Amino acid sequence: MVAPLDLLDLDTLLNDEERDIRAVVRRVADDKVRPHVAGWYENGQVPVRELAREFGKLGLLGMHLTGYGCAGASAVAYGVACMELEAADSGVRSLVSVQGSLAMYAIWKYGSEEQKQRWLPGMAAGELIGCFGLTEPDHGSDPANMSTRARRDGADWVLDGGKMWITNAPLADVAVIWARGEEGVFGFAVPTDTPGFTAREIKNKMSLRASSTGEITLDGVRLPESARLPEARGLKAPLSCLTEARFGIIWGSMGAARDCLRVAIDYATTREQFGRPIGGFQLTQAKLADMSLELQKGFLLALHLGRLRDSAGALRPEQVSVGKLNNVREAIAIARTCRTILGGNGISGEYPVMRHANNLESVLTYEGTSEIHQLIIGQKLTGLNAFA
Ligand code: TGC
Ligand code: FAD
Repeated sequence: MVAPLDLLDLDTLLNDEERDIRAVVRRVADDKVRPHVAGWYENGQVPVRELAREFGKLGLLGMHLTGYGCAGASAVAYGVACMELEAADSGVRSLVSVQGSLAMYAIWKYGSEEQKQRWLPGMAAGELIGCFGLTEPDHGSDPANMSTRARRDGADWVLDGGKMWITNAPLADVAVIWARGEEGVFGFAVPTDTPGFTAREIKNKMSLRASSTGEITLDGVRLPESARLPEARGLKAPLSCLTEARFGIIWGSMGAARDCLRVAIDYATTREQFGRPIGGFQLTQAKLADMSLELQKGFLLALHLGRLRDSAGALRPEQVSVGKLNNVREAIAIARTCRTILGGNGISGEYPVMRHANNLESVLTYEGTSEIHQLIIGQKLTGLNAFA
């Protein structure tokens, strides 16, 4: 957290290494992202490769993975990094999540040694960009019903279908693609220059504009067996990757919320109406106080899950759902309330608040919508499966 937002001295719960990592990531976000991000957002363009190389130099890509040029950091250190990146912009955190927690994690966890050697060091360095294709135009919350097909043709595999809303797809070097074969769901590390693979940029986004999002078409994409992720069998494999990325969002969303509250406090103490600072009005103070409670509770939740993961080695999916549901829901509520405190200026790109609020609309939907996380938690509480 950042004084004066850290009323509970939550900073003391981080160790020196975690604070050092936070300082480094905050510096790169301040130097390389904040001065430019409003322009990227306005133009709907972001220098993904340049940023990836910067983040690669700092070991932020696949940061919590081991070997193959990855930093092997703790879950909490990774979370703290996500928080600082998303305090700058959710799209920038998304770049790091998709690269490290989705594309790299899938190859690291389910890939062959040859696939790991081929892709991971370059991806960790930010020289190669990865994307993760699970969602389809007609199957988002329900990937089990995916239409993309993987069929055997002699020794090869042939992929046909399409993926929608895929972060970094338009510029990726490798796409992790999930497809249904006769024996269930398979994963493939697809070089994006394979004939039949195309990705087009999705335009007119009103959210996450400082992020590249694409639609992938797979038209008879012929791959050798060596492109299949040999250890990935069934839907469990891609869903386990989501657990990784959702963890980063639990932290990241609190970064976006923190940035909004920082700006709102600053604005409330300097903007005067009726002859005094608007922060002196009781209604404004009530808003600020309530937001600060949610921010601190959200940080504690993220930290608890991070410590649990570092000690137990893994989190159960429903534990991650508790964090994603709560922290993103509270972050978007904070962003919207901060927007009201800034009045008309709240809708201006001169301030980051509306950008964060708009970004959080995507964050609320991707990596499992709020409703999906409610149902995952509901199933654990009742033993009744709403999806079946
Ligand atoms: P279900 O029968 O519940 O599960 C199938 C198998 O998978 C296991 N499992 C998980 N394992 C690890 N982590 C998880 N989170 C898991 N969830 C389920 C489960 O135990 C089972 O294993 P087994 O051994 O019995 O086979 O599957 P279902 O078809 O009923 O679906 C359940 C549901 C709805 C929760 C799941 O489909 C879901 O999570 N849907 C939401 C889809 C989603 O979140 N898509 C995200 C796409 S990626 C993205 O958005 C990137 S955004 C960019 C960024 O991250 O920045
Ligand atoms: P739908 O599944 O059609 O849901 C529509 C509405 O119906 C939601 O409110 C949902 O909660 C509700 N709903 C659905 N089922 C139920 C139910 N059983 N009970 C109650 N309500 C239900 N995907 C990837 O694979 N890779 C990526 O890199 C990626 N990046 C993304 C980047 C952005 C900017 C965005 C916006 C999305 C991205 N996604 C990505 C896709 C994202 O994961 C999906 O949008 C998300 O999973 C929801 O799917 P959907 O959009 O098809 O909505």
